[in-house]
Amino acid sequence: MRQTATLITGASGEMGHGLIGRLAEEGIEDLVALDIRPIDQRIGNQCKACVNGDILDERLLERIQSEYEIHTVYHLAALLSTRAEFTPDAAHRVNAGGTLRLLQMAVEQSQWHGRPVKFMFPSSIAAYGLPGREVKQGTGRVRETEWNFPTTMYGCNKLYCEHLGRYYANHYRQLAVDSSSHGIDFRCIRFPGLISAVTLPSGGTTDYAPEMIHAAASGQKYGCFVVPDTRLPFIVMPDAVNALLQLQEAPRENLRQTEYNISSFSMTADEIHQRILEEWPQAEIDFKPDRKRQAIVDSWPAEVDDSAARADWGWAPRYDKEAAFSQYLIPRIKSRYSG
Ligand code: AKB
Repeated sequence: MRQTATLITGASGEMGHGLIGRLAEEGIEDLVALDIRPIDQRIGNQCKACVNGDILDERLLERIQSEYEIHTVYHLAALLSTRAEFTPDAAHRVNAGGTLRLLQMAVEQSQWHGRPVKFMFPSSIAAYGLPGREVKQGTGRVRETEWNFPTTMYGCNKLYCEHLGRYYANHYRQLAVDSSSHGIDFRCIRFPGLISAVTLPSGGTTDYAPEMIHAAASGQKYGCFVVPDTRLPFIVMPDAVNALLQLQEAPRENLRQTEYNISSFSMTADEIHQRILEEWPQAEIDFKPDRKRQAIVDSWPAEVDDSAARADWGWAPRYDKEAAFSQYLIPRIKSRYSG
């Protein structure tokens, strides 16, 4: 018989680290971690199995399919927004093709064990595309259904995969005689910029915020690639992980939509810089805007409306702007760089 499993793709990434640690703390013992990069031992020790390989590798997926009975998938693997602009075709293959393949695998799994597979998908504020800085500054909190015109390959991939997930959950094989013999329970969060005290992101466009903080704490100079008054919504990693778990556990009947904004706090690059200086007055940060990356950030909303998540599954961040810095980022980052 196959062993039961909770599959986590992109396990070596930022969110993978945070999520696996938390799931292990919660006593989930059937974690199977998958990543194209080597999976570090600390993560590996918390999992039942680690699989090193590509989500586009058919044989690898077939092996996973044959060895495990999967009930939940956290599909975190993706090429982030800046990296995806350098290799848009590869990004499309991984971000869109990889997600399609995992949805197909989840359908097949559910046909075998007869229960819906929960498919947890992190989308992003990159799914939005405002026409530029002026409109962004004049637009309030953006709802899920507004401004869905992404300008990056990554954003297009995320928005499309949200639609694919909704299709597989609600309409897959809708013309078949028995169209109910599968089941995907697709649940998706549009994350704002993530900031972790433990890991640094790579290849994203919201990266200036975590990079600025980690550079200050480790005594390195940093040139921020956006102008000081650039505002984005952010969330710290423990809240991001909580959100995924909370949505995963929410009763199906309470969920009125498949994709949800969540929000925690919104800050300009300069506000982040000033907060850093309170803690590390010697920090050497200056602003060296990159016109093209700035345009990407200017297409993302300054704030999002997360009222649906609050109403449907009780979303509420634990860390507001003050707590994010004083209770999480500063103490954890200081201890990280103190040794
Ligand atoms: C990125 O910058 O690409 C990501 C995102 C907005 O999802 N942090």
